[in-house]
Amino acid sequence: MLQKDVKLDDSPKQWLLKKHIDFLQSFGKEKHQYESNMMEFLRMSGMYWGLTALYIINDGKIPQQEEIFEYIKICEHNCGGYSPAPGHDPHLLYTLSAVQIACILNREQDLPIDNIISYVKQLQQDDGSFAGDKWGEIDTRYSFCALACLSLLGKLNEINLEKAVNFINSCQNFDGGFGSRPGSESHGGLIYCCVGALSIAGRLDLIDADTLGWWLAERQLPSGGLNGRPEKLPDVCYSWWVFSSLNILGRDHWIDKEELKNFILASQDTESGGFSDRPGDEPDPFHTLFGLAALSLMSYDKMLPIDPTFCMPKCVINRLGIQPQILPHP
Ligand code: GRG
Repeated sequence: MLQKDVKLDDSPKQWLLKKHIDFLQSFGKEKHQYESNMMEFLRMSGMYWGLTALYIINDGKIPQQEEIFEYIKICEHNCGGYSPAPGHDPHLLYTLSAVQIACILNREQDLPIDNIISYVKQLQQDDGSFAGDKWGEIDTRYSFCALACLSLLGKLNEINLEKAVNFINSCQNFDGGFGSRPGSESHGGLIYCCVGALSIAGRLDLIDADTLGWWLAERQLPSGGLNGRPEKLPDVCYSWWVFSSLNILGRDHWIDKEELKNFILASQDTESGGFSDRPGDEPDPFHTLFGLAALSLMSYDKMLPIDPTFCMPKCVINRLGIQPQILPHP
């Protein structure tokens, strides 16, 4: 089978902690104004990526917390959903990001919780799936967003969880993986969403962990990087989607972690800090979070531990008293 990959040079890969802190703190400020404006349509998620990344490498220290919380408030809609920026439509993706940010800031009690619950609830369909917003697109990403959002607010019992689980189960393929809808191709990102949602629901028993673990482990390429499906290039973000899924399934020892670390470190931007999708490309907050989160899951340096299901600092998930299901090593 054709295998695409990148070639890493042999130089030792330095850990650029200070530069990553600078990169994350400066994003959204003048230096990155152009990129920040271009990202307006997903700014709420951008804030979650930056905040989580900074938290785990900066010992939980987050500047401008009040300003961040104020931003969430101006993106709130009467229906209970959140938009990525003022003037945009609300969507489940940004509603989860807003809830995640509030939890990280220890401000979830200041959210209109009942409104958020009713927004999430009315997006559940008869077959248990979730639409992303009022326009009705169905995708397993939205099942994850709904379950994660309610679980963070301690309100998982507000939806029909059994139907939600059955829908996710119906998206499982013969290769053990999951796609966006029943019959859709298995994909690393959607596997994370389905494994994560079942971990939240405590229903990992529905997964054939050996078959899926094997498919996920096969995503590692000779460069050490992971791709999201066969015949695709490696991308730092799959270091999270694929590796965290392996971790939840208790199969993270099925890939070579040293090689994966090496690939992630090779994707650092040595001038500005931050991580790109693969060595030599432009860094951005999305790849920076998922590169750092994977390093944290491999206990790299002195980073704070991350939760593999929620992609949030473990101490925040512990404070909320949530215990997502994780399988032991076989
Ligand atoms: C709270 C961490 C967190 C997530 C929220 C939205 C969501 C839940 C998860 C997204 C999972 C996903 C679908 C990730 C994939 C992102 C990506 C790089 C897609 C690119 O797709 P293709 O087909 O890429 O362009 P490939 O790599 O297959 O060429």
